[in-house]
Formats: sequence, C-alpha cells, structure tokens
Amino acid sequence: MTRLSSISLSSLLPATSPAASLATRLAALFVALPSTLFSALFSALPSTLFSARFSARFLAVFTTMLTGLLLAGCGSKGPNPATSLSYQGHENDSDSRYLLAAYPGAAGTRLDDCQTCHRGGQVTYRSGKISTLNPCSYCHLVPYPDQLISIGVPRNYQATLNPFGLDYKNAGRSVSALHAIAGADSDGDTHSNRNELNALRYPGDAGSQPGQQSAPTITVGMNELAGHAPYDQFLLMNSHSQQYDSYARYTGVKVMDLLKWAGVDLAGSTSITFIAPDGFAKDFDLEELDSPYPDGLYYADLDPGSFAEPRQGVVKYAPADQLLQELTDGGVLPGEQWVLIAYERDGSPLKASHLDAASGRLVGEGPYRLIVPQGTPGAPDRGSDYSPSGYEDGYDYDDEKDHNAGLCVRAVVAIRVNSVPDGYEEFDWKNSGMSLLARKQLIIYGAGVAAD
Ligand SMILES: [Ca+2]
Ligand SMILES: [Ca+2]
Ligand SMILES: [Ca+2]
Repeated sequence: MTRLSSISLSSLLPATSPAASLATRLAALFVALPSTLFSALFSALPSTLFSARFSARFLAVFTTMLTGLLLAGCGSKGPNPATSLSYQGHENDSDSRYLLAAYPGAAGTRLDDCQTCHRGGQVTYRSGKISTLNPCSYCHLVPYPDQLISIGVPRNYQATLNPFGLDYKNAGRSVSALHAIAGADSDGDTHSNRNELNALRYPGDAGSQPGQQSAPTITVGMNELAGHAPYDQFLLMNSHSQQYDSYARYTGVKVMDLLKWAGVDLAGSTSITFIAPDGFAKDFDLEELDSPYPDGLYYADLDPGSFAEPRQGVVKYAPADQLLQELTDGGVLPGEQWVLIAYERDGSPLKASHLDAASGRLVGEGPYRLIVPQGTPGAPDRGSDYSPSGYEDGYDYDDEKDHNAGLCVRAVVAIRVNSVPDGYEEFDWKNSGMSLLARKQLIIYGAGVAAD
C-alpha cells in the first residue's frame, strides 16, 4: 500500500504546460487524493477485516465514484475520465489519467487506451503454431496464462510495454514523467513523443507516424452479410466464468467466404484480428479460419429445469424449435463447425450492443459476433465463479476444457488482415467503432485490402 506521507502533492499535479488548464490540474489532484487517502486508511486496517484484493476493488470503485462526482461538480473542460473508454474494466487507470492530464487532446481517442504503452507479442503454442497476439491478448496472458502456449509468455506487465511505455515507466510513471520524455523519440521513427501524441499517433510504434494516411477499408453492412452464403451452425458456447454454458444456433457467414467476397488478397497475410469498439480483440491464423473445426458434441438435460435443485443446472438450451431433431445425448452435433461472423441467434437478429455508461462495458452481443467453435470438443462445465458447486456431478469448472465463448468477440466492428501495410496508419476503431455499431456496419482493412 502507498503511504500518504510518501506522496508529494506536486507530483500529483501536471507539470507546467500551456495546455494544462486549471480544471486539468484540479482533476488530476482530485483523482489522486481519494486513492491516496484510502490507501493509507486501508493499510491501517487489520488484514483480517479487509483482504488486499477486496480493499483494492473497493478502492477502485470508490475512487471512480468520487472522481466522477468531483469532476461533475467542477464542470471541468479538461480530460474527463467519465468520457474515456480507456482501461474500462481494469482496476488501476492512473496512467491513463496522467496521459490525459499531459495531453488533453488525447481524451476519447485511440491513444486514450492500453496500446499507447503496451505492445503485442509473438508466442509459440505447444502444437508448434506461432502467433502474433494483439496488446490485449498478450497482456492478459500475465493474469490468465494459456496452458497451450509454450514460448513467449510475458513474465510480467513490464514485459508487455512498448518503447514509449518503458521510457514512461523509467521516468517515474507520472505526469512529470510524460513531460520529461516529451522530446524523446521512444520508438525511433524520427518523430518526438510530443509530436506523435499531439498528432494522435502512437509514440511506441514506429509503424505509426504523423502525416500517414489511414489504411484503406471495405465497409460491410447487414445487406452484404445476410445476402451472401448464409451459414447455420448449432454449437456449444462454453463460457469460462458465467454460470451457464449454452447451446445455440447462430446464422452468419464464414469468415473466409466474407473475405473472398470482399476481394481481399490473402497471399501476403498469415493472420486476422477481430476487434470490438472497446478494444477487445482476438487473433486467428488463416488456417484456423480456412477449414472446419472438429465435430462438436451435444449433452442433453443439463438445464436448470432438469434438476431437483435448479441451481445445479449447467446449460441453457436454444428454444425447442431451434433444436435439430437428430441431436442425441453424447452424440456429435450435425453439420460442419466453422468460424463465422454471425448476425442471428436462434432465428432472431443479434441484439445491438451499446456502451453502458455506468460500467463502461459493452452490453449486448451484436449486431455482429464472431463465433468460434470448440477446437477441443467436450462437455459443458459450470462457470469458474460457480465452482466447486458441491454437486460432484462431473460438471464443475475444468481449466482443461475449451472455453470457446471467450474467443467469440461481441460487437465486432473491424476485421484486420495482418499486417497493415507500411506507410499506412492503423484504422482508428477507437473513434469510429461506436458509430459503426450504430450503423450496423463493420469494416475490413489491412494487407491485401483495396478501398471500396
Ligand atoms: Ca517516435
Ligand atoms: Ca510512432
Ligand atoms: Ca463453462
């Protein structure tokens, strides 16, 4: 825990800068103070009363609430964390607040997010497959190790930093640190960190530079998706932490069919990334998309209504009229299992997602969702948050099972064919994602993509 006495108030305030308004300074102070005070308070409480994990969560929630109230009361025109998508769902967002204090123009842009300081990385799976993971997936390996990866797992969060993130950390990880490294060129692309951040370019990625044009995009809407080779697929969606898994029928288009229809030249590419407007993204090798997955398995009578105690239930099934007649308990699911961009679930359009202002999370599933079958077919299991259940029925959470629902990106708005060609800027999904959602569109960009 941070001790109050070790905090200098001057370190909480932005360094002198014409761009730093009084409101900005107050915002930084208000944001930092509750955290400091309550850190000190909790450090004084007996550990038997408050575990470190609990107090950290309480602290994060309390700080967020108090910060929101204070900023709302100020009527601040400076960076307002409440309008930022950055770090939503993460417990510590002080680095983002420091960035916005030093560079208020970055608020709400794609710079106002993890990848300004964090990088992706290459990993090798036990199968021999080599993949390049996006910053999201790469960083998440630290708290959520993937047993299938043998080489390349970052040892800690520092190992996920890009050159700018490293310079920032080494300079002291504060607003002052950002000003101290403003004139440096962390990523070596000849543009200073200050110039890159002011131009909304990544200071830790040499492929991102001021003055570059955006990568060409192809825009796809419901008419294009639904009008092209619709594919029906009944499958198990095995969730990691939710109480229930589900069997559902998704209708969509196979990803490879969509890319071919869009005229994407895949000759120079090896992987595809699917991106949601909150920054959540998943990467797939082309070969994972270009052939069917193993046959799925069906397990019957695991819904809450099948047990004397409903909470013993493990699965929610599609409505009876969506179940395929040839399903048998323990049998193989009919039809081939493919990676799809789906627009219907159980015969109804996917509910359009929206950003929940209170939680900062995307709520909903559609209008488009990536659907990924199990690579290792198996039985459903209870969520990790609901296990052990005490029922001893063999359906408690099992780390070895393929929890494919976690790969199924909700509200997909962008499909990136890796890699974005040199000389082009990454598509700005941060600023465009929510409007794409509202228009029920997604865009395809990257290698081999010519503009539509
Ligand atoms: Ca640079
Ligand atoms: Ca750069
Ligand atoms: Ca599960």
